[in-house]
Amino acid sequence: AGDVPVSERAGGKETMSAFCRLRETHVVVLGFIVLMCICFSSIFYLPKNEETIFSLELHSGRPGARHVNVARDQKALYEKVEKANIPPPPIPETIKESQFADIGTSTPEGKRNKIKEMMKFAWDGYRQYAWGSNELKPISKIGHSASVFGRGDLGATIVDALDTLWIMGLTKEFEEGRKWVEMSLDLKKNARGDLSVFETNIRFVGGLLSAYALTKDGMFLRKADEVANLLLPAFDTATGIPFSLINLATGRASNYGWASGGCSILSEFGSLQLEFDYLSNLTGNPVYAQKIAKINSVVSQLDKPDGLVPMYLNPHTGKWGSRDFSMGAMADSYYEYLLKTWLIERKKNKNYKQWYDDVIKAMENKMLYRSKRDKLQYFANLKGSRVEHKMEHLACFSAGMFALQAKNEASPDARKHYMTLAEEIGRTCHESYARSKVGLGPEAFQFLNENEEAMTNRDKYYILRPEVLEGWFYLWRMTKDEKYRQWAWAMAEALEKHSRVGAGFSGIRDVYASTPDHDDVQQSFLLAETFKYLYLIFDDDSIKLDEWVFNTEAHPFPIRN
Ligand code: DMJ
Repeated sequence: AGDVPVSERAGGKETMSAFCRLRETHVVVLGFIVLMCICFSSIFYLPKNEETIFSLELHSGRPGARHVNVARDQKALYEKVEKANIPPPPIPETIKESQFADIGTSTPEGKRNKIKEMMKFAWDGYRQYAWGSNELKPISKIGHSASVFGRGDLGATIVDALDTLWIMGLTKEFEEGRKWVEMSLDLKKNARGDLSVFETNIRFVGGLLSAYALTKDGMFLRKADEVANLLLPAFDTATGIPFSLINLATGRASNYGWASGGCSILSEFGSLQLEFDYLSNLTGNPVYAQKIAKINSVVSQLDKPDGLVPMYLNPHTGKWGSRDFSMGAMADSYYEYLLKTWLIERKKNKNYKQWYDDVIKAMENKMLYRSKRDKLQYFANLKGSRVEHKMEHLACFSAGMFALQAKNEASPDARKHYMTLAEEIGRTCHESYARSKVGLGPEAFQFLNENEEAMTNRDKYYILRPEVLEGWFYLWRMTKDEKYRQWAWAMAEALEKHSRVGAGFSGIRDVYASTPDHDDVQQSFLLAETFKYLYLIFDDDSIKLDEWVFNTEAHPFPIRN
């Protein structure tokens, strides 16, 4: 057959297929015309109902058109859901907290927002499960009260948290707290059993005065005056040195039996003057300042063994109890208040600075040590002539105190000396955090030859205390050395990872254990102090240290003119 074209090989079939192709084309064209006619005529036949109008609006570009359409869709959706009785899906956590969650934590602003979120979480848990109680048990989700508040529900967390909420701009939460204080804070009516005079002063009087100072809301001042007034019977002793405990219902005051045979305690009767002087100043009622003047006149006339001030004083005889000395528990804020009273009165009362200088110099001579292994400086405790080589978490506040002192010293030598001491103590306290498993430091750590950590079970505890962080906060503000912010942020992360449980934050029984054993207590000072210092270390513009002085519960009072 050779090479024949395909078309010739098809023969008569070709004519037939050309005819079919022509028919197909006609059918397609005809179909298209019919379709066009239907579309065109539909304009005249479809009803001009709501649907058409919405649709026209949506494409017309008129403002609000899309809005209307979305609203209609939602309404229809809700109706469908209602009819089908489908429960709405839970709102995811991230959406509820979206005001904080959308900012990363790489900037100081982001870090502040994260800390604000932590504060809000602690507050929300307390509000939901323990409102009006003193504190929260975040795991059991019930109220809790430390013995220092007696047995009554006094809302300690609310009063302690107020100024932190205000500083962080958590206004809704602040208003909730304010309202509770106005309507329900009534210690005369609600207190039961013995209250600590010191704790009631630093947390309640201090918290209310600070809320007043920040907001100028007279209700807070009235309440502070009311609470302080209830404490006055504790000062009715032969010497004017107040008792530790008071029963507000009966006015009966007493001391702890374990305190060197019923003595008053230095950190307690020595940490009232910031609040009491400020109250007299604001109310014009001299009675509070008079109580402080009496304490000062007694203590200043007493002999100081080696220049040191013992932690126990008998309020009846005016004599020292056992010769125990410390930078930590039962003494700490006595030193702090000498320095801060000098500062809050614009350095006018030189006595306070003199008393402060005398005792600090004596402590540097007798109680300041350097560890053998890592050359860490620390303040040991003295029990009579016995040296106890351990530094308490509480004593770490002194890093901040020395930094504040350094900034306010006139002589360059003193400035340098105390800033170096502040940095050394800040570093020692940081080591106690860095060496733990959870990144939070123990109650106390010992320095015994090669051993540099907490030894006893009691010392391995971390109860959400602020003192180490407080030191870094002052050091950051004075030096602007980034490491202090880094240490503070590591602490925030550790709190988030190991202490955040259930409805709040909990203390940890052993900071060296890999799995934290929680004590189920959210201390009120977490909200008053720890979160406040964490927030403020990332906010240099709030609460400037040449305008404000913090009381020992981190409640700021203005420096007076
Ligand atoms: C706070 O109540 C105060 O800081 C007080 O001066 C010491 N203890 C707690 C926090 O640790």
